[in-house]
Amino acid sequence: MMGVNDMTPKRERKTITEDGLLLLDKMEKDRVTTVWDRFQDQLPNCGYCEMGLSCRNCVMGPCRVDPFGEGPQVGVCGADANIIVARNLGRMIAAGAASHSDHGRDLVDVLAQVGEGNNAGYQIRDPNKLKQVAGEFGVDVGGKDDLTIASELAYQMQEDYGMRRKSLTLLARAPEKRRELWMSLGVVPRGIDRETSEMMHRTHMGVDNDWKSLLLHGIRNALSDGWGGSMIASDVSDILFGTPTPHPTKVNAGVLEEDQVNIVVHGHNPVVSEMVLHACHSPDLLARAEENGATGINLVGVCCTGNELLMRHGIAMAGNHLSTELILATGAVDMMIVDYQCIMPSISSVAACYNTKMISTSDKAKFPGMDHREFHPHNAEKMAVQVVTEAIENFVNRKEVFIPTTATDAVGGFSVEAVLGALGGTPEPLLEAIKTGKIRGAAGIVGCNNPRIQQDYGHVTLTQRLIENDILVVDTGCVSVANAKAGFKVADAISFAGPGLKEICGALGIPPVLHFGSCVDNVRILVLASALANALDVDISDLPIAGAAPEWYSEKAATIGVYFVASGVYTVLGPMPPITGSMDIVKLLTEDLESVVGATFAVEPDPENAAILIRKRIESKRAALGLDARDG
Ligand code: BF8
Ligand code: SF4
Repeated sequence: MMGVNDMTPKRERKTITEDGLLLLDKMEKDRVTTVWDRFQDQLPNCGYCEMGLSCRNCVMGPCRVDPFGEGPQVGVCGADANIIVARNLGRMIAAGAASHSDHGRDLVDVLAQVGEGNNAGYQIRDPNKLKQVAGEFGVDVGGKDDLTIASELAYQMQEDYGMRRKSLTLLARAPEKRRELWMSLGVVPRGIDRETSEMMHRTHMGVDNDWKSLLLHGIRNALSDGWGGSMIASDVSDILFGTPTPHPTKVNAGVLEEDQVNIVVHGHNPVVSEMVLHACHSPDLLARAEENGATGINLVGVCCTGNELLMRHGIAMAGNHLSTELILATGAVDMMIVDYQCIMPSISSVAACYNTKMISTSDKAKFPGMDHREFHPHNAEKMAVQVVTEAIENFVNRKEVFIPTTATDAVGGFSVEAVLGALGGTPEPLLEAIKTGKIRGAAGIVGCNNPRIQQDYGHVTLTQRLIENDILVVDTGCVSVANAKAGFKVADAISFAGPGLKEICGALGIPPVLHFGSCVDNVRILVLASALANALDVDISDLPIAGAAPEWYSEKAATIGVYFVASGVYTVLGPMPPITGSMDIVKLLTEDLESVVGATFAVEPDPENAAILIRKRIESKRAALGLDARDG
């Protein structure tokens, strides 16, 4: 099958991107290894681990269960395949939820400090959103100034992280039918940290040994992220840095500038990257850059912290997850500044070959081979000036520069508020287009790159097939960069769309593929889906919508998938999660969940087939709503 890695690391099988192929050639010439080389070195993968059948939760083990029925069928403690697979999946969900939600916690900390007047360069950029969210958290906003509201809101959000609530505040955004369903299943998340902590407890030896009970808690844990930690992260980012509006931008390695100081931000939390952006605009630093022979300072992003800057300021994106090593081979990156998540530790040794200075910034994410400049809310402004100065000083060490392509145009910044704004303040025009069948439905395509799949092939192929069949695509994370590189995010991209979608997007002046932001911004999809469901007085699971993660790799993506499905969104995964050691669990996740939460997972590595699955699903939901349905 084209696009899915057949374990032969041929150049063309690694990536569909032109910049990527040219930079791979350069790295091969320079004898610098990449993620694809290391992937190859790991083959064949351990079959027990791939199937989720190995357990190292205690030191009576490690244990494994033989999938062929010949060797042991239980671990030393007696745990069978179902228990071991469910525990491993549970811990994967917990890790993903912890990552997003801890990122959210860092933003709440900044909000609290701004509220206390220790703003150190941060401020409330969207006071309307501050008041709206504060109202949702029960803060009385009447007659109070923004800082007082910020302080009280931060306190209420901290309560959501803890153990005093019976249910998370922002669940109220979900349709009533969905909330009732969660209540009846006993999966209403209480505290954000509580559910993750409880998952670690349940999966300790000798605690929860009923695989269905473990997986139900997996749902509750994932919901604590989607309707809790990630939703808070996204909302507080809007409050502190502004709610996104459409901005033109550019993508691929061609966004690097030969004659400017190039700084790349990598990671997830805008708390660091926003301050770096601010420093890059400093007249003193620009003058310093000129003294060093540069014509300016060019800040660009990769991964989700880049997406955060793109959404709010139109900052260009040099690439997505599998581009993070490649772009260093341009020799044009004077500094890469990282915070946390999805930063391969290999990156420092690649950087060392190309004179890129690497800076880590978080007390919780240190890397060998990087200089550590710790950012905290009170020193972030100063620290940003310091690291940008160091980048400028490194410009004189440039050697050979190879910028392989020219950048592609794109538009980003579609918050729910921006989408509703484009529609005239109400979801009605979108619903009308869905009812008339001009738009068949919508799909959220999310997640990563993974060397198991040719970089961007899954995303771009699936997106192309959906938009040409009049399905509106919204995307986040590394997908959004893939689709931008493919040219799907300019108004002219309606030429790739089917006639109905082309007509509607053309009239609104928007692309057929909308950049919804970073991975925590997947919650924007939940909020938009809830608005559509509420307008039709149905549940999310009744809508003609679907989700997909064609190239996912991370624990965070697994958690996102679970909260999508638990919220009623049918979701197609590319790579298979490590669950095939239990056919009971495979059946539950891919079939039986339909009657429990009104949606399931499907696993389909070939995006051509994934598109067919999604079209069939959307058409069947249309039929159930009494709308016209096509053959899928
Ligand atoms: O949070 S999409 S590779 S960068 S995990 Fe990571 Fe995956 Fe990219 Fe953003 Ni999300
Ligand atoms: Fe083995 Fe059970 Fe310990 Fe896991 S928890 S390592 S299956 S004894």
